[in-house]
Amino acid sequence: MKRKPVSLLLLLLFLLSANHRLLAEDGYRLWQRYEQVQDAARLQAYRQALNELVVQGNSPTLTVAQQELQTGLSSLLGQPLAAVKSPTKQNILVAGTPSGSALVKELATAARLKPLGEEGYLLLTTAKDGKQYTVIAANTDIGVLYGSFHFLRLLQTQQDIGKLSLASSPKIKHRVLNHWDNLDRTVERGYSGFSLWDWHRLPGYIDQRYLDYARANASVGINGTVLTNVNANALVLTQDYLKKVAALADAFRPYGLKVYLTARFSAPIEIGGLKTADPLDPQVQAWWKQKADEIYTLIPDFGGFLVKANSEGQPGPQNYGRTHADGANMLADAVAPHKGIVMWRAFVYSEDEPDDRAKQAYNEFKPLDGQFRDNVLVQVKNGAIDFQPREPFHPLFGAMPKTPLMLELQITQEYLGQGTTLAYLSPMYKETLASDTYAKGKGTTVAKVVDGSVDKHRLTGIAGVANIGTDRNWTGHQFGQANWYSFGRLAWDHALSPEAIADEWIKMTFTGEQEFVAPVKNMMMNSHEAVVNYMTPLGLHHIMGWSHHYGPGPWIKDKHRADWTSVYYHRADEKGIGFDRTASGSNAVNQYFPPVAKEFGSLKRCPEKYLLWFHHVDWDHQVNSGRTLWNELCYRYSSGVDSVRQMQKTWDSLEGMVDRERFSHVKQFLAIQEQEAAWWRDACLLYFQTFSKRPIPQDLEKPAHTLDYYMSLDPQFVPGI
Ligand code: GCV
Repeated sequence: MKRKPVSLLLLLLFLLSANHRLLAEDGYRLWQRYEQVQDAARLQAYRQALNELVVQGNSPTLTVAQQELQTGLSSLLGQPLAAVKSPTKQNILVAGTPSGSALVKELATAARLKPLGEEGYLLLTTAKDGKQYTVIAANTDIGVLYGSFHFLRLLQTQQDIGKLSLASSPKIKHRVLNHWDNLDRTVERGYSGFSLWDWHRLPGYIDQRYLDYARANASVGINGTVLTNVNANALVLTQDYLKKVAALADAFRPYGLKVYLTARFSAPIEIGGLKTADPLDPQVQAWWKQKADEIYTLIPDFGGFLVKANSEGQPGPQNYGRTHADGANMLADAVAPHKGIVMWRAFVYSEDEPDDRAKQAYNEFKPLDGQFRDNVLVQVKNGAIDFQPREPFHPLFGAMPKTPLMLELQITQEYLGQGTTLAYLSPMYKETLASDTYAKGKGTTVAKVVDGSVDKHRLTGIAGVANIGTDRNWTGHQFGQANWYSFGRLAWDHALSPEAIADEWIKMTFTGEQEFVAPVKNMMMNSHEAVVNYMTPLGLHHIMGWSHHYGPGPWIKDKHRADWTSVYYHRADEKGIGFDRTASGSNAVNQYFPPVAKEFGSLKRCPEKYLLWFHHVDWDHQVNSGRTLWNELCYRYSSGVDSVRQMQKTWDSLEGMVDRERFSHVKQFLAIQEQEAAWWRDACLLYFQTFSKRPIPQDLEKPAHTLDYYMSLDPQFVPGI
């Protein structure tokens, strides 16, 4: 009788370890789950190579690197890994810098390390005095942390670590998240709960989530975070809030994550008691200098400011007849003595009726090339309108050779189905990065402009508007995590392929079993195109609902600004559809370098994915498939819905291969997505049909409701506004 509870306990333990899928998972652990390696041969090889961990030196960053390696590896190997200061065993993992560790100095050649800079690292297998070493070496402690995460990733994805000789360093210097978080904890365009920053409890309370957030960012090499919304609140620059910001900066520092703030241009008036915020006014300049000094006293490694000025109602230098360069330079001078930077956004468009909104940033910023201080980056969205499901690359890339341009991508899915849509965005990011600007001839890709290699800039940057919030799984949709992850991975190395990134994310987040990885990867790789098809195929853009940007609204018109309506962008009429941006229209194509302008400007040569972005096309125009434009539109919309249904089938077929909680989460979200996809298709086709006056092809599913019904839908309290 006495032995019964023990055997029951053993049985339970056995069941749980034999089938870990019985355990619920909520996604909190992201891609850092460190599940025990399943492949027996690999596990044995890992156990053999990694008998103990040697980390010499004890800075806060090395301490977190050691903790991560020790807990991560113990869990991956299914056995404890001891950490010691000098080797006692035969097969040793060593992590450190040559200046902090005599062992690393002996094992890693300086010649290989030096070119890796401040953040790069070396992973190396080597032998010395009869001992086998696996070495994680870097010039700095943060390089060691990045190398440690890379090493853990190798085991998480079950790679061979037997003969390592791998060097890695980031191609872009500032890899920054932009949080559009308000001080009241709402998040503009945020679909995963509220802001992580619990301002009320700061600086006294450091939530464990802050550390886990920093860890996750470090694991993909993200090294900066702008805590506040670009639609800025000056209050964050007051002493009370700066102390809270300093507490966050202290928590993030060991992980190499610098904090930045958005600077409200009118702050000198709002919190400084001045009468003006004119950037050429000496009192205003002195106010910002003093403010910068105050910030750096509290946060010695403060990154700098991100600014949205004279855009969508934000104040800026133009309020005083000054230029964007005048404004940026004033702030740049204030932070320069502290080595801070200014990221000045080029997302601007005039309050007045524009001839084409797509042309405005270029028209305003290109003439300012060469006028910015050395510590200013001009931050440019991937496309010229606003994070549409698909946009051709922004014509500013390549057009301002004397100014470092920072690429701004959106991770949060404002126009991509928001919180309930599975859209893996890596292919979209890559599409922009790989676009050829032809600025200095063939091969001058956006990636090469941004990484500084084209115009020899040392100051380089990339930003991603964060999709992270208080939801237990961080990103609302389980698969939203993949977009955070892939932003970081591409920011570090834009040469990586979206497939490879998806592959590692799936293995770390779910399981390494090929029967799961292959179909899920396929699903992810097709998901962005599916969304483009059922929302804005063939280059359509900006046809979403009013204000909340959720759901279709191609009929939106007659608002106080023409360029906030849908009809302004699709220009559908009885003849055809699309925005003529060629010489016969707004001539926006002319902002591109000639080879690109020729391609985009030619109805024949324009890539079909951008067709209606650049051309007003007749309904009966024959497209590549041989169909008329109208029929093609119908097929594209329908194929988008079909792709979602295919994703549902794929996911259903994988039941049992992941834990129930995440399986069910994704399944339910896919069902919502299917309804949303059909809603987009039906609403858009019925609306455009009022112009085309052509039937929806017989073999396609017919809309479930009338156009009036779709036009009457008015979802309330959509999150993220
Ligand atoms: C933060 C779009 C969004 C706004 C956002 C703006 C920007 O217009 O809808 O919410 O404001 O872009 O990037 O500044």
